[in-house]
Amino acid sequence: MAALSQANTFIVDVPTIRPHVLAMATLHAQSMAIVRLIDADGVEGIGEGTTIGGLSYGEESPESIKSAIDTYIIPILETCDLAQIGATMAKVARCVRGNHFAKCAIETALLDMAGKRLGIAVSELIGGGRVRDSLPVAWTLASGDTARDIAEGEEMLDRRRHRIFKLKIGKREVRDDVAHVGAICKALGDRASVRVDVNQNWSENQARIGMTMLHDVGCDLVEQPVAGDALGAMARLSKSQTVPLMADEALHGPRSALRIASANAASVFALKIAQSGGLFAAAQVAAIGAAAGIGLYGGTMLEGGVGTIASAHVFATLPELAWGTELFGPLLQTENILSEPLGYDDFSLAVPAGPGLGIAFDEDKLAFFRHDRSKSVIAAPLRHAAATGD
Ligand code: MUC
Ligand code: MG
Repeated sequence: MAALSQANTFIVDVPTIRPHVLAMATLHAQSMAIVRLIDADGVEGIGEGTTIGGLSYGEESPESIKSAIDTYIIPILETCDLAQIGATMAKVARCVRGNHFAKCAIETALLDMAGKRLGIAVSELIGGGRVRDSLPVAWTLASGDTARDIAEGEEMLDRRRHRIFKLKIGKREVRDDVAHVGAICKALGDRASVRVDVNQNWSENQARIGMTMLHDVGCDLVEQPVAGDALGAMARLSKSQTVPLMADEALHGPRSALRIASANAASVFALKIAQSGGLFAAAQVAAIGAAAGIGLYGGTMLEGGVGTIASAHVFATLPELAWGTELFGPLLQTENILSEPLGYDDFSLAVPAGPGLGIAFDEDKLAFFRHDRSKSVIAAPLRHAAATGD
């Protein structure tokens, strides 16, 4: 019996290397809810719950993730054998509806503990185990300025760090956004794959016009052009447009994956562990997608090192990952809060092979960036700028 001995949840704010401009928010820092669980034998498991722009992206915020864990999930864990991850998470699911990001952080920590106890990597505890040791990684060009994005793309190509670029659009007029994408496609040519994410900001009509124009300027993929619950519009666009449509905000775990697949509403799935409700649920989403002939892409919520590596362990178990991943979150932050840098090299991220997640915190950096320390690193106006779009 692995009983819970200690649990600690806190929020860490790390500044971003530049403002990250999305349709619904501009990030100046990333806030990550970190959970640390220790069992009676002293084995620690770590997890992360991270969302984007406070409550502007989805229904959970760093504060709600922490509160759901502290108030509702930890008391359940106190009654469980933490070594039985499936049974523990089933009990959590019976008592807590929704709250996918909070559940994912907990499941990550339980898997980290289990892997450490067994001496194997988390990827070996998912599906049939890992089938790859490294993952292709995209970078998001979202400075808000075309020339700066082109310079950033060129730098990433020169450094052999990324050759897949996602552009965040949906904030400006459709034709202005397409001009921006077209300029970047032209500058990078066939040295890179250029894709866009509209983050639900177009109407169906705008999407019809926008997707046709995007195809013409050389864009390879359009992510969530319309609202995530507009499955009819997604299906009509998928049928009428040549450029593939990727579902992101529409995906909230296996049931939504089945609905999207049944409605032919997307030809690519952005897999996200937190949005799916955990690592096992993300693997189920992938299985539904693969069975339906839908291409798979390893998505991110711009997590830090823990959430990124938890995602990497899941994506490493997928035999088909036609569209690569976008596990670049830690590179968008000014500091890495892990004790060792992650293995970004040759357009890829190495999946750690050590027990559990195979990573550890840099305790000093973690303490420095904690939101509840006496003076926060990110002043409140900047944290809240995300919500006001400033
Ligand atoms: C999203 O909507 O996919 C992924 C990359 C990025 O810049 O934002 C995220 C979220
Ligand atoms: Mg997206």
